[in-house]
Amino acid sequence: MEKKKLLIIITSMVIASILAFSTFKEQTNVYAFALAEEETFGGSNSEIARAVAIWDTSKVIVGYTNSFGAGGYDAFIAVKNGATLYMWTIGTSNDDYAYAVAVADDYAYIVGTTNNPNNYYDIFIAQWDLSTNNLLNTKFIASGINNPRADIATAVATDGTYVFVTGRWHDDKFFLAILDANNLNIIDFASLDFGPGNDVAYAIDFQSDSTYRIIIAGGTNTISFGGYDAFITRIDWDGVSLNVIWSLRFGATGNDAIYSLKTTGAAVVVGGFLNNNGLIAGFTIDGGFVLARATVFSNPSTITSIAISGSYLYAVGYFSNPPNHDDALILQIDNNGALVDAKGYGKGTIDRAFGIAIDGSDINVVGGTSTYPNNVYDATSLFSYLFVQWNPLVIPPTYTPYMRSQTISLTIASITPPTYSPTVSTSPVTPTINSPSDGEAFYVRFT
Ligand SMILES: [Ca+2]
Ligand SMILES: [Ca+2]
Ligand SMILES: [Ca+2]
Ligand SMILES: [Ca+2]
Repeated sequence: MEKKKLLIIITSMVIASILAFSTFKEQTNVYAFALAEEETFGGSNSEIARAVAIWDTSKVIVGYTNSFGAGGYDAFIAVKNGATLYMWTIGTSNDDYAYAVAVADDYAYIVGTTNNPNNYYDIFIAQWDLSTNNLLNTKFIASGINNPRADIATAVATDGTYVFVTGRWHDDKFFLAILDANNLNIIDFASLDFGPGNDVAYAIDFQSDSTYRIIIAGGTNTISFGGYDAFITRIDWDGVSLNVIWSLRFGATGNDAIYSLKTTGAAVVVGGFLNNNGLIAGFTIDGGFVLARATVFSNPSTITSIAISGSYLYAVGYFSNPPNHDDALILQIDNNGALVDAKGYGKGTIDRAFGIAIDGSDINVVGGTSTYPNNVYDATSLFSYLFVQWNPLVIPPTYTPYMRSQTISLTIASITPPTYSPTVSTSPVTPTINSPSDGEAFYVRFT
C-alpha cells in the first residue's frame, strides 16, 4: 500500500511539473523555438502527412496520396534524412490510408485503413524495412460489417517485440490488436465496447516490465455529458490474458475526444479536443486525474499529436484562423508549466498539423497544406492557455463549462477476427518538392 501511495505521489509530481501545476516557481528554461526547415511534397492530386517517427537520424513520415500508387488513394511512407527525401506508396487498387507509424529497430509499423469493395473499410497494418526499403508484411483485418469506415486502425505503438494497434471496430466499437513484431501474426485481438453508442479509439501507448500496461483513449457517445465524451482506459496484459484495470470518460456539453497520448514515468499525458478547444490533460497510470488545460482561441482549436522530450511537452494541432481557414499550431510547455512558445503555421487555405516527433533539438512536425512557403508566426497572443475545471474543483475557476467525469464499464472480448490478403503493391515515387498542387504533405522542423 505504501509503495502504491508513493508511486501515485511521484506520478503526480511528474505530471504536475510537465503540465504547469507549480505556478509558484519562476520560469527558468525559456527558449522560444524557431523555424529551421520547411518542405512540402506530393503530386498533382491531394496528399496529407498524418504521422512522423524517428529512425536513427531520419524522420519517417506516413500519410496518404491520391497522385501516385496502385489506384485511388495509397498510403505512403517518406524517409527524410537531411535534405534528402525518399517516398514510396503502399496500397491496393482501392483507397488506402495510413494514419499512424511506430518505429523499432529497423522497422516501421504503419497502420490505417483500406477500402474493401465487399466490406467497405478494413484495418490495414504494414511492416516496412527501413534498412532495405521493402514492404515485409501486411495484415488486413475485417469485422465484416458493411458500414462506411467500419474498421480503421488509428494508432500504433511498439517495443520491437510486440505491436499494439487500436482504432475503430465493427462501426460502433474499438479494438486492441497485439501482433508479433517479427511477422505481424495476431497474438491477441480484443473487441472493446462501452455499449450501444459509437466508441472510437484514436490513441495508444504502453509501459512494461513483467506486465504491459496499455493505455487506449478516444471518444464515445454511448453515455456522455453531451455529444461525444473523451475516454481513457487501461488494459493490462501479462502475455496471456487482457484485464481492464480502469476506464474513465470525461467531457463538457459539446464534443470531446482524445487524439494522442504518451506515457512517461508512471504518468499519462493526453491531447485532444474539449468543448471546441484544444485539450492537454494529465492522469496517473492508476487513473487519477491530475489536471487539464485548454487552448482557448476565439474560434475552435484542437490538439492532434503530443510528444514529450526531457522536461518539455510539445503539442501540435490546428485552429480556425479566419479568413485564412485553419492554421497549424505548435506548442511548447516547459517543466515549470509555463507556455514557452506557440507558433502558427499556414496561409490562406487549410493548414493542419497531425504529427510531431522530437529528435534531439529537432521538433519535427507534419501535416497538410496547399501553400509554400507558409507564414510562421507567434501565436501566443491569439489564445489563453486556461486551467480546466474538473469535479471536484481543485483550483479557482477560470474556464467554463466545467468538465465532468465518471467511470465507464468496458466490455472486452478476445476473438479471432477475419483476415484476408488483397494484392498490395509498393513503388518508389518522386514527389514534387515545395510546389504544392491540390493539397500537399508538409514537413517543418523547428529548433
Ligand atoms: Ca498534391
Ligand atoms: Ca490504393
Ligand atoms: Ca459501442
Ligand atoms: Ca490557413
